[in-house]
Amino acid sequence: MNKITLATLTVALLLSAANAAAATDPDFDRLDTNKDGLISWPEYAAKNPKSGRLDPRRIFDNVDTNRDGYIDTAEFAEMKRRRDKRKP
Ligand SMILES: [Ca+2]
Ligand SMILES: [Ca+2]
Repeated sequence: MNKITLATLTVALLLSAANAAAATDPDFDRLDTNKDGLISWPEYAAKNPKSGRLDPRRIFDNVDTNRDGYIDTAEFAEMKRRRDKRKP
């Protein structure tokens, strides 16, 4: 019985992981030009040229909360969540 429960749990976990991967944010996909699942600074800069007083490098560093030099899907989702919260 325990074995069956564990197997069911494993399948459920695998399914949710697959769903998460399938549901990649289209905005993230657009920025991740080499499709490695991470947005690097050159990828970000290519789609976000410096304009006005907004420095894309500062925005990028702000989103890259773990400072590994890449924006992952979790950091991207968090950035969108914060941005949406600021909307009236
Ligand atoms: Ca990439
Ligand atoms: Ca990061």
